Amino acid sequence: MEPTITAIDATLGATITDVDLADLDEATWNRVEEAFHEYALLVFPGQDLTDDAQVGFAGRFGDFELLRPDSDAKAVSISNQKPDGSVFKPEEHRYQTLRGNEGWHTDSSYMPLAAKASVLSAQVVPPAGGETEWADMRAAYDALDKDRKGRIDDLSAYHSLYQSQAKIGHIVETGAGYGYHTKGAPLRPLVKTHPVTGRKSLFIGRHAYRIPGLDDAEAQELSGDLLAFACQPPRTYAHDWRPGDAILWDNRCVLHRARPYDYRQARIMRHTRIAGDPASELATTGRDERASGFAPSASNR
Ligand SMILES: O=C(O)CCC(=O)C(=O)O
Ligand SMILES: [Fe+2]
Repeated sequence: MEPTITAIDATLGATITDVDLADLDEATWNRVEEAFHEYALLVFPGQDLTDDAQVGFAGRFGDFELLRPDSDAKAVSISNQKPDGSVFKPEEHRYQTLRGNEGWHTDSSYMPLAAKASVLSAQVVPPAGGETEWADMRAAYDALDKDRKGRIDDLSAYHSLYQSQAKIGHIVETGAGYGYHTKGAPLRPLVKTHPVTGRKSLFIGRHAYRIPGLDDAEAQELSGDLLAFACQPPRTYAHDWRPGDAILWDNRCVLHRARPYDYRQARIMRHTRIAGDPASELATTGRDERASGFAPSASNR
């Protein structure tokens, strides 16, 4: 069976059908990997992957990043529903991390080693809302004018999950869970060169909070302007999930966010994350005093 690859009407993304991700032969895998580098976002409708099949597919891309420090599970659930069937309430930590996902981000940019790719599949979807949206940071960089490029080419930003949660009013203490266990913050260039394609992209998002060389107000204005410019058509795609759909994206050049829904309805997704390559995704980690949960920056207080 030859996979059918149909480009999405945006600068990123393709839908792939006539493929069974649970049973990929070598030739088909090669086509999928090639499409991943070309489109950066691949939508596989109706795969109905088991946990093991999703892990098997994701594992072809590299080493897993384990997201639950207390377990070696390679696939984790991103869900607003607890095991007893009730849903998380606004005052609960997990609710706030789900709301945090509604801000444009790239996975694990706040970790010393940022992610390479993620696979997300839908298990239970709410009747309305709850889409996931992606934005192409390669096309966004290309679309910047020469002055803008010149202004950001040598800038870097600190990334911190404490700071991005603080921006939505969620003040977290050090050690509260995955991503909240460092005092140093990774410092990442605003412009990233893709290790495989060599294309430049904007590396920004909600976890970026301070840009050495700019004062906080300037940094926030620049980050906000870049995000607003970058994350708009024709560079975006929003997926209206059906249970069984699986989507893969390249965290090195794509931002994503969850779209809101009625949090009284269950939404259950399964997520698998592939670690970046230390040669290209490992950041220098600075001892920025505002990286931890105890000292949100003035503008976030
Ligand atoms: O729930 C979603 O739509 C996106 C969640 C997310 O940020 C992720 O899977 O990395
Ligand atoms: Fe994410």
